[in-house]
Amino acid sequence: MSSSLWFMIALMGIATVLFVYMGRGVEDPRVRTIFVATIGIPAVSLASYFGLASGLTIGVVDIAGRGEVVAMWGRYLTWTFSTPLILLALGLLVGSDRPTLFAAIAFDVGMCVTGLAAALTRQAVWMRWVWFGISSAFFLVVVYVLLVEWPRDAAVQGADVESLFGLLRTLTVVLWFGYPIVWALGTEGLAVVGTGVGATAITSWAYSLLDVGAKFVFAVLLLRFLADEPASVTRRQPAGAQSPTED
Ligand code: RET
Repeated sequence: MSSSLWFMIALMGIATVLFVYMGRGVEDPRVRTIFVATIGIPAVSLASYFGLASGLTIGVVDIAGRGEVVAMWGRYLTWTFSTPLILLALGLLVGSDRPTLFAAIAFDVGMCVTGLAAALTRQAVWMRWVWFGISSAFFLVVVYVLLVEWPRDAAVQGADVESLFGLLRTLTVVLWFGYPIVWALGTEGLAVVGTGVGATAITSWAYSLLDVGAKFVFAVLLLRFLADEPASVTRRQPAGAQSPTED
């Protein structure tokens, strides 16, 4: 289990330094904002993984009718900070209006906090699943914005932005669905691989691998595109100040 944590600490540390380096000459305010948001993703993740590796944000939850399960609750806590940054970067890229961006981020935070509640509930197994359902409902709103709202905004931007967004959207939606699946099948849910040390390690590695794609690959793709400050992004108004039909 701890190898999956130290691996991620190293990767996220390297990513943070790399992304700062990639953004060193960027001047356009919108591109800079997206850079700052995206640099925050591995930076938060680094802190998250250190919280787990140091034992601070891991605990044993004694669930009634089920027994003791290791809960890496620090993950859910820190997703509250890292996932809004992912959505902020995507929203700024497509020139989202403010209400939609706010909705995506607010419901995303709701998803993470209720996911944390699912992980920490010990009264009854079914109550954990109720939290899981509530969190999933929040999640579906985020998915709706990603699949329906933002593609419309992306379609009125340059062809380069549209195709990059298409790639990032698919990556994000596919990988983000992996998280509830790992929760449902892993040690905290149905425990299909059991609840012992080995099962905890498998669950932890599964989350870590999803994180590599959802954060590291995502950020590299986005920042590689933005480092050249493409005109399709820089000539736009700040988010919210523009209607999708202008441009
Ligand atoms: C939980 C369990 C409850 C139901 C749902 C979940 C969704 C989690 C997601 C997490 C995404 C995390 C990312 C982290 C990167 O920093 C909380 C597992 C729907 C979608 C992308």
